[in-house]
Amino acid sequence: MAEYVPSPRNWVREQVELYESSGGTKGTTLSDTGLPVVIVTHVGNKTGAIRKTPLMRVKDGSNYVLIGSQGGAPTDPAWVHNLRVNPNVEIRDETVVRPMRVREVKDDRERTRLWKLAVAAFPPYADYQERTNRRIPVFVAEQNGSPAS
Ligand code: F42
Repeated sequence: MAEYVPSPRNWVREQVELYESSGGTKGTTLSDTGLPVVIVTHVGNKTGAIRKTPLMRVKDGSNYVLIGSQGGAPTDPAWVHNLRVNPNVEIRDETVVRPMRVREVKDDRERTRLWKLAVAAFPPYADYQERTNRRIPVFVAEQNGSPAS
């Protein structure tokens, strides 16, 4: 089984640790906002390492919408590259952990619909898109995948 390599960012690593060590009962929101977060466990496309990335929880029925905003930074986050190559992930939503399969949303109409859901769930996403020239990647995670590890 591959090794888990924690995020080099302290606040991200600490949120993952609290979320997981509490079984999904603590550290489940983005500080200050109180809005819910999920933990996406996935596989590094170059290292093969297990990565754990907290993202805002955006739901579309039983699916999750994953937004590669990284605060409106000029480049896509590393996890986006991982998901493009290794689409089998595990999503922890508080106490529930499910294997899921992600796909990047390329269709404009589908992306527009999902982007609206994302901004409704977490309004700063709209500012993040304004702040960057890149088109922020959108993924949808659907059930019936296989485990990330
Ligand atoms: N980020 C978002 O983009 N969207 C969100 O909705 C979001 C919400 C959120 C909520 C709570 C929270 O604590 C953090 C939140 N973040 C959100 C931040 C998010 O968790 C990530 O930290 C951020 O998006 C940056 O992702 P990243 O994958 O670029 O992280 C970097 C800092 C990182 O961890 N890099 C590692 C490293 O060692 O440098 C891993 C790099 C990696 O995955 N390498 C791949 C490999 O093979 O292992 C290769 C990747 C490649 O470039 O091909």
